[in-house]
Amino acid sequence: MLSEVFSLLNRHKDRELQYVRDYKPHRDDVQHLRVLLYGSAGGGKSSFISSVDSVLQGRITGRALVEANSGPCPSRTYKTYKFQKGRPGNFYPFVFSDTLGLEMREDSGVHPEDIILAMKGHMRDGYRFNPASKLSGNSQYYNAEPTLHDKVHVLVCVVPAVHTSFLSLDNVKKIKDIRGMARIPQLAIITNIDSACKEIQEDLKNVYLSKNLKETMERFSQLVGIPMSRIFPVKNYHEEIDVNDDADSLILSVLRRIIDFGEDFINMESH
Ligand SMILES: Nc1nc2c(ncn2[C@@H]2O[C@H](COP(=O)(O)OP(=O)(O)OP(=O)(O)O)[C@@H](O)[C@H]2O)c(=O)[nH]1
Ligand SMILES: [Mg+2]
Repeated sequence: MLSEVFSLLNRHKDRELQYVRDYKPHRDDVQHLRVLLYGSAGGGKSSFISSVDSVLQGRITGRALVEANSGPCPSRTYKTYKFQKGRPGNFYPFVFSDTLGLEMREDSGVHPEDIILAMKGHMRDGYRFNPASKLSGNSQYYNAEPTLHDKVHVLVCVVPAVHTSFLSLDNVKKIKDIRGMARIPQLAIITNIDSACKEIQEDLKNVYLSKNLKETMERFSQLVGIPMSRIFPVKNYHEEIDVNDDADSLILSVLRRIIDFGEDFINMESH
């Protein structure tokens, strides 16, 4: 049954891709959806953005988000990424904002309030995260009057499968605090499913058959309160030289949900 779902996903990959390519916000006054990624340090946030770019381009683009094979490369500054569509200068109507990871300890990693400030559109690109203090109202990176385009429409929590069993109380609290303050659609991505589950490493198609992964997702869901229907497994492109249908399908299915949630939200809200 689950493998059927996967083959269905694979068969529909082109359709999913077409859906993303055809997507245009219904509202004329909305240029793009803004998606904010936050989550565990080294959890694969930047790799996910890079992977989305690879899927959309149909090749590993090697964007300078993550240094290939150089190990974790923390994202110390707030940065927003656009995705080129066709000719240079043309972009998809969604952007992804990348943040520094949450940390196990209170004194390192991103300040949770910075995620809230970014979500509300107060943070300008280039802001260097400081674990000790949140973005100050006096900073040049503080945007006092965010427009609709600065505000975030979808909040995505990114956690690697291996971390979900070891999420400290501090990290769970940070995620819950952020979730509690967010008034926008939220979903979660579980990355590194290949390193966490042997059967998935052998064949990514086992993703929907793996009891191990299901339990991991359920545990995470219970810990932070994100419903199972909003948690998506992903295998990022991190060392591949070519894209493949199985990894593409997983990335596209979450991308499609992100677009749907964002689109529903902008139509519902009177911004
Ligand atoms: N095996 C595997 N490795 C991954 C996956 N996603 C990311 N990685 C690797 O994990 C490491 C960390 O990934 P990043 O994308 O830099 O993580 P991040 O969440 O941006 O980290 P910070 O910016 O430090 O918070 C990199 O070496 C990636 O190549 C995945 O799905 N599977
Ligand atoms: Mg990063």
